[in-house]
Amino acid sequence: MVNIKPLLGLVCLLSLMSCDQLKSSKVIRLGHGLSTGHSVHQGMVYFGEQLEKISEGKFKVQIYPSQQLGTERQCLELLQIGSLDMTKVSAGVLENFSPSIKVFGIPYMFKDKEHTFRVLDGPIGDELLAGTEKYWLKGLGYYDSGSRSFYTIDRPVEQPNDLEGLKIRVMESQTAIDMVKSFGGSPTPISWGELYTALQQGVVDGAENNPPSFYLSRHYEVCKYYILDEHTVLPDVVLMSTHLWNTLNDQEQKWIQEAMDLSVIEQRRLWSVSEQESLEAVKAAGVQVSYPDKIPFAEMSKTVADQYAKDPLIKSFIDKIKNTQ
Ligand code: EAX
Repeated sequence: MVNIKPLLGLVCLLSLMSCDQLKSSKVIRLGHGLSTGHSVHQGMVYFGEQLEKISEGKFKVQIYPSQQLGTERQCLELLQIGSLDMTKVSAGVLENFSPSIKVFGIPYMFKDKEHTFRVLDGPIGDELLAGTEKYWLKGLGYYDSGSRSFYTIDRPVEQPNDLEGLKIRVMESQTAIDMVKSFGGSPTPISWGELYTALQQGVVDGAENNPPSFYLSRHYEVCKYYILDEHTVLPDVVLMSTHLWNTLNDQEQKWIQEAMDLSVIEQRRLWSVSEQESLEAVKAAGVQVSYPDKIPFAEMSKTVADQYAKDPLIKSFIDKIKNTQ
């Protein structure tokens, strides 16, 4: 007869070890609204891997994608009460919680990609992230989210006046509402997860987003016109609840920041690949993609900058961004 006792002993020992390891590692729960094919999700997976490595298994990251834990606004609220540890939201939604973030919602704020990253990765970006902390949201980094452009169901937008009277879905964001109004459109706030159905049922005539989100959400199946007017550059912001952050020691905070910085680099690399691929994919699927003269769009939406410049806080950030070379 085979003696299975030693084998049983080994099994017990292994299961005890894994329980023990699990007990000693803290699980960070991260919720967000995008699909797993998105560079944002992949950047987060990379963050988890890096954090686990750097912290030698003391931290693990559990990711909940696709609005499983709620809309971007709801995830931020969960962070504020400490019921969720981390999230990623668009700056458009974050502006409801931290007013200085509204500066990102102003159309044509940045000259080009280099200008954007000089701002985000420099003192202004740091200051804007630090500004969220008093709202129980510790900003950890900016993921690339490109720029946003209009897509429509029934007819193409060729110039800004074509938006007149069109119902355009926007995020839960006042600057986005004002931006669509500046073009004469009718802004309709709908959460990202509900948008496909809203487009399909004709609740709205169109929406606006960057190429990867347009593609991966499959909105291109319904919207056959995409005009790359690139009206806003709204970064995706990764945040941690201060209810968790403030309980961590210096070393643990450093690990998290280090892993996040690495994931920002990785996400931005994945982003540029997916931006190109997404544009090609929607074109191949029969979407008419156009590249308009952006000047008329910039001129028409200038009223948004004028309106927000009346607020001294936003004005100070507009000036700082404009003065960044
Ligand atoms: O944050 O809701 C949106 O349009 C956002 O771009 C998207 O969910 C990524």
